[in-house]
Amino acid sequence: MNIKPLLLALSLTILACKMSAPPELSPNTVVPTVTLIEYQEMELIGFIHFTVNTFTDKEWGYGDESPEIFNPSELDVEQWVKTAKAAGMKQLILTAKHHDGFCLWPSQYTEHSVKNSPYKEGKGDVVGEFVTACDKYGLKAGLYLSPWDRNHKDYGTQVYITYYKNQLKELLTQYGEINEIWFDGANGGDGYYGGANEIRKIDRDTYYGWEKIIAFVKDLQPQIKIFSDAGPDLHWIGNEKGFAGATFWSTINTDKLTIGASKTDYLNSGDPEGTQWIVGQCDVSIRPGWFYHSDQDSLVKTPQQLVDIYYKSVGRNALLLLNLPPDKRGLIHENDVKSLTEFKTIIDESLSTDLALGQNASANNFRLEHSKFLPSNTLDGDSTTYWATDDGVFPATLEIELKEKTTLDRIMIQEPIRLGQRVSQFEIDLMDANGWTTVFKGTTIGYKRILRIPEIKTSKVRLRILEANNTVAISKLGLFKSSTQENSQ
Ligand code: FUL
Repeated sequence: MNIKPLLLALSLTILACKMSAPPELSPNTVVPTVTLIEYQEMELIGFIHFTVNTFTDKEWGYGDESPEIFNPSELDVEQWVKTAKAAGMKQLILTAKHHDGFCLWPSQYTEHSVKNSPYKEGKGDVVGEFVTACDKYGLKAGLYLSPWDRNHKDYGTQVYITYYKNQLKELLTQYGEINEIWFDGANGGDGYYGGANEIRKIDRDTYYGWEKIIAFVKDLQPQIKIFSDAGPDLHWIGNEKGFAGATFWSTINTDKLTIGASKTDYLNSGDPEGTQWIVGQCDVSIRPGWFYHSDQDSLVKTPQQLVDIYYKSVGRNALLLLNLPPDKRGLIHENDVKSLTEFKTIIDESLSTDLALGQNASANNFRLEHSKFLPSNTLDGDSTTYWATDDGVFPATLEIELKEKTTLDRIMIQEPIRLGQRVSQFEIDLMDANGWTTVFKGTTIGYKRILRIPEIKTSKVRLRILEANNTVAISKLGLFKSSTQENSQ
């Protein structure tokens, strides 16, 4: 029998199988929505803390401040937005109302607002100007509306909850699309409370009726992302230093969280068993305080400190929310602008040139030996393509071979998070004169992990994934040489 035609048919079938679309890698049970992926991709966003505190030199206003003191001499919201944009920020969040209860917009429900201030003779609306400026320069706008209100006479009763919802309605219906609303966890204590000057305690679990407030907000703006200690879309990282845990899962279990009373270490690490995908957000101020104080002009974080924070937030699978508090003029101070500008230059110098792009990648296994899952997908600069192994392959090893010996000290790894977060243990080896040397042992990767390793000249880098909760999939492995400015003082 002539088996040649049979063999030919068989080879053609194998080839056809390899060419045709393979079954998609099954996603994990918990995956982010497209909206949350887009949110995570912003990476760097900014905070603007500005209110009566800017003029009283306080961090927490008591609530008895006269609106008369809100009198910025050169308020320029476009300066805030342009400064943020130049630094690479994709969104700004403004304190529409802080704990003192003073409103930066002319709310119809209170006299404690800009409408009774000298600013534009009471005709100003800082929230409106802010949102317009964000739109003009292509930044998303977010608003902070403090649940705790030390001015309001009814704080602590249901009358105040109605007031709070009325204010949410004003903010979410009068200014177009708001990308994020920020619910702070500080709640209840002493305050002015319409002249009562007393301590008011609330039950953090029940007082606000968060479930209803969240539904109310989503009803007004379905695309909005809600931040709080407990999500539902974005959660606090558990400290105000801007650091996510070195192990950080985007999954978490909200049953274990209460706004204003969550365990900070749980927020800082996330939960591999978590039942919801909630993006981690690392908030920190460029100065010691959240509000501007002239005696902190010399205490602005250095570009190097900001870079360190960036590696511990964006580089650990979270977002960095950096606060830039305007001064009494209503401008972000020159010292803050200078530090921020240098920070941006350093980050660009360190992370813009990916030395691995287009180099050679190989792996101990790639799924179905199909081109959709090729190791080289990690080096193509396209975040939608990825390398994946067959099920159950551990360790999964990806090796990058550079055409020539190259000096590097930063490694960027990304998982295609639309399929979920998977990796829980990995190591990095570099080839030196003695063979492979392990230079980093890590746990989670997620959307983005950036590793700082001692500088080395090498032509081979290896990622070994030892443990994951599902089949391994990696969308990027980048190699960089950091700016010499990262460590200069
Ligand atoms: C905290 C507040 O008490 C601070 O004043 C600041 O707004 C910070 C971002 O959140 O809980």
